[in-house]
Amino acid sequence: MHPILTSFGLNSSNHSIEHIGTGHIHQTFLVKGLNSYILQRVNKNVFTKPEVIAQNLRTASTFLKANYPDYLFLSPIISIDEHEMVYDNENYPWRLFPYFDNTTTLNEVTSETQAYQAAKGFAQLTKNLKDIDTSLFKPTIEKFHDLNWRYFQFQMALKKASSETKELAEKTIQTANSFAYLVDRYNTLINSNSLHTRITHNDTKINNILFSQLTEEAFCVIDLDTLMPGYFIYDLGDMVRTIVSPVSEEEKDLSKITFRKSIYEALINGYLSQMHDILSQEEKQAIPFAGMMMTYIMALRFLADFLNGNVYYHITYADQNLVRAGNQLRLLEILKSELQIP
Ligand code: GN1
Ligand code: MG
Repeated sequence: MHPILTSFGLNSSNHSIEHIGTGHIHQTFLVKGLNSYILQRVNKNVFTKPEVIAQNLRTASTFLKANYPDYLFLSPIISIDEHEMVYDNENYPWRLFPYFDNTTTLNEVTSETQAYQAAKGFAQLTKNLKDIDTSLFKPTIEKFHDLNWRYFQFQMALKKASSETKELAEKTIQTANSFAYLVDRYNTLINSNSLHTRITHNDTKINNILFSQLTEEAFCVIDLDTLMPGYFIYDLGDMVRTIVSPVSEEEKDLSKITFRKSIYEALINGYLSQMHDILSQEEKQAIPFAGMMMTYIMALRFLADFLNGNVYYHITYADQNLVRAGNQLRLLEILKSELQIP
């Protein structure tokens, strides 16, 4: 790690390095010193074209600086030889971000204020980018939130999995299949062309926003690797998925998963505080579908990864991806009974 710090002009003997974060993809470290930083090793198996991330962020940052100079958009720190990323001996890209004092991330939401502020924060990003030319952005992961594609990948994983693995997951597979009608709903919605292509964050789970500890407001959005063209339901849906329940996707005790109506309403209000005048009438009608769609996609992705032998998400115990899939399907059942989808 030390040569990496040197590439960014930091002296490693003046800093301590500590592994932090709950992300499932990258390795994240806090570099502590007189000034502190966040250092991240990018997962090159997931992001096979890290240069595309850097290019998208440059495009967004240039636009935002010109049009919203006061908006805090988290760009990586440039290395001594003027790159956003520095490659190590094994060809892993590393990048450095500023660390902000008096800010924090949350894994679970405990108040309406937090739900409102988080949704407002994520919505503000899409709002500020509403006039940018979306064709300037490239997907950093193809078909990332395409429910058809994720369902297909789940089917492929089922085909390849051993009967032993499938037996372990039998009930979860059954429940996942019982929600396949959501794929048809998704296709109908997308084919109706009623959703506009916007620049979306695409990873709006609650721990991807920094909160100010002083004001309780959102400070800035983080984890911008999937900033790319998408539909608003992807962002709003992932917020519903990670905010309405008092427990996270890691919770094993499914009885703790509930739908907190006032929290749901606060999050929708927070999102609409920015996007009300931007979303079309037809888009607004898709709001109740957003949470179900994104919860289903994550159930399928976790379950497929379990069936594939846990090759994508970082796990700390053997059936963690199966537990996550079961958790998401329970949430989906609850959302189904709480949200009237058109
Ligand atoms: C991953 O990087 P992280 O942990 O914030 C994943 C998201 C999932 C999320 C589920 C690139 O996000 O799509 O919603 O896990 N990111 C990627 O916790 O696959
Ligand atoms: Mg991420």
